This record gives sequence, C-alpha cells and structure tokens, in this order.
Amino acid sequence: KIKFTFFSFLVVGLLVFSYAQNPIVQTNYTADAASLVHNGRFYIYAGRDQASPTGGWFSMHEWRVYSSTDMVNWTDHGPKLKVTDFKWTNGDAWASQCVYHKGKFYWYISTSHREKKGKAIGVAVSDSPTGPFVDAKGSAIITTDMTPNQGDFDDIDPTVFVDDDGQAYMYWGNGKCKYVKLNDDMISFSGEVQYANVPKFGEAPWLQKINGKYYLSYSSSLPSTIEYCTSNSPIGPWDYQGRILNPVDNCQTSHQAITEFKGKWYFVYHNGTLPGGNSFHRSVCVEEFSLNPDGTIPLLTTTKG
Ligand code: FUB
Repeated sequence: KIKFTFFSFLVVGLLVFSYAQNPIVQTNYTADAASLVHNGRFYIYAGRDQASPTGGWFSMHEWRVYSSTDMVNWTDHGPKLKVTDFKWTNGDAWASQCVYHKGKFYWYISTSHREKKGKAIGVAVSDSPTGPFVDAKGSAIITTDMTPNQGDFDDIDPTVFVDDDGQAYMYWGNGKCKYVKLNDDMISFSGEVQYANVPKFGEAPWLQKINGKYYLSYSSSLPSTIEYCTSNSPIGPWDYQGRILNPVDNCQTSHQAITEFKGKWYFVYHNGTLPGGNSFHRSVCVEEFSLNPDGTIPLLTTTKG
C-alpha cells in the first residue's frame, strides 16, 4: 500500500494539497469530473455531492474547480459555479464540462428546469478557466420540449468538442445519445436534435479526437461500465470498440474524462471509496494509462484507495 501523506495550507486564498493515492480530492465529495488542459495546467471541473449522510439520492448544488501542473499537487479553486447562478433552474448541479473556444471558457452544465418538466442543459462563460463564470444565455440551451416523448432525466451530461475547423459538437443524454452542432456563439444550435447509434448507451458521453479519429466514450448499465466507440466523423457512424472501465468501487454510476497532458494519458472518474462514500457521496480519482499501439483504449485497472 502506498504510504499516504497529506498536508494542506492556504496560499493566497487557495487550498493546496498533496496526495499519494486516489481519490485526489479528500476534502469534499466530488463527482462527474471533466478535464481541460490549458496553458500547462490540468483542470478538473466536478460537481459536489452534498447529500446528508443517510441521503438516498443526489443532493448537488455547486460545481468546483481543481487544477494541477504535475498531477500530484492539486489546487482547490473552490466552488466556481452554483445552481443559483442560473436563475431558470431549481437545483441539481449534475454533470458538466468546460471547454475553451476563441479566448473564452464555456462551462456546460446539467441541471433541473424550474418551469419545464425535467432536466436541462445550460452554459456559463468566463475569460478564465477558474472564473468568474456567468450564465451565458440566461436560459437553457436544451430542455425536454426540444427532445419530446422521453423521460425527465434524458437531458443531462453534456460533452462539447470543438473540432480543428472550429465547429463545436455537443453530445448528451440518458438512455438515448443525442447531439447537435453548436453555433459559433457556443450557446445555441441550428437544426434538429440528432440521435447517435451507439450500443447500450447509458449517459456521460465524452467526445474527443485522438490522432485524427473521433472517440465517443460513455457509461452503460447500472452499476455502470465505461464503453467506447470510434468513428472517422464527429457525427458517426460509430463502431463499438470495447470497455474501458468495469463498475467502480462502492458506487452505481460512472462518469469519465479522458485527456492527454504533457505526453501522458489520464482517465478521470469517480468512485465511492472515501470514508462515508457511496453512490451519492462520490470521489474523483485519476489514473494514468497508455493507449495501445493501434490507438485503442485498454480496459483499465484502477488503483485502490
Ligand atoms: O451526478 C448526477 C448524475 O449521476 C450525473 O449527471 C450522471 O452522469 C451520474 O454520474
């Protein structure tokens, strides 16, 4: 077992801590992490699990930002976005992703719509990866009435990918994997919502490009596994490639981010291994891994806490 050393101290208002094991965040329960590399820093954007100790469902009201230059020492930038920052929501800081485009940082979030039934997707914007972020639109980008005849939970878990030609794509969903081409303003889209044909799609899509090929990973089933497909186009057709992660320890959901940083690949996910942890008290973890020589992603083995 790796010997764990922990120290924390405040530097200019930031909490800096060192770790030698997962979970990387041990001061809050965190979940649904998305990664972003910018100017030599690895950023993690995660929702905070705030359920009571006996709470049997998600209680999430804020998203937090963490960053590192070496994947060992992490800065806790604090809660940089709250559900109350979106006047049209009535709660739920569900999964999110922050992306950079043309000098601005767009943080796409899942939440609940106050007036329309069900979940919805919004976006906040900032000039900095650590904020301040403000609601970029003042209303949802996606609500249930744009994707009718489905459940209340299906408009969650946005992933946004900006291709080399500047075109941005947003995928999201629960049960059905949906996508749109975003307009250049990054807060609206044109055309109808489309559906991607990927096997056993659950939720948590993550779209990226690796060596000219498009990779769409997502969670599947309950307890969730992480599976992935590849394509020669950002809108498919998608070829199933295999499993990346078996169900995580002590947690039903799974939610991944896959990012290259300083020549190494990192897989960010959550489990329920922090003391008191479970499906509603999750914790963000990171694994370094290597792509196979043919570009496929191996089935990962996670480190134990
Ligand atoms: O955290 C709430 C929901 O659980 C997320 O939106 C899903 O991806 C699952 O992790």
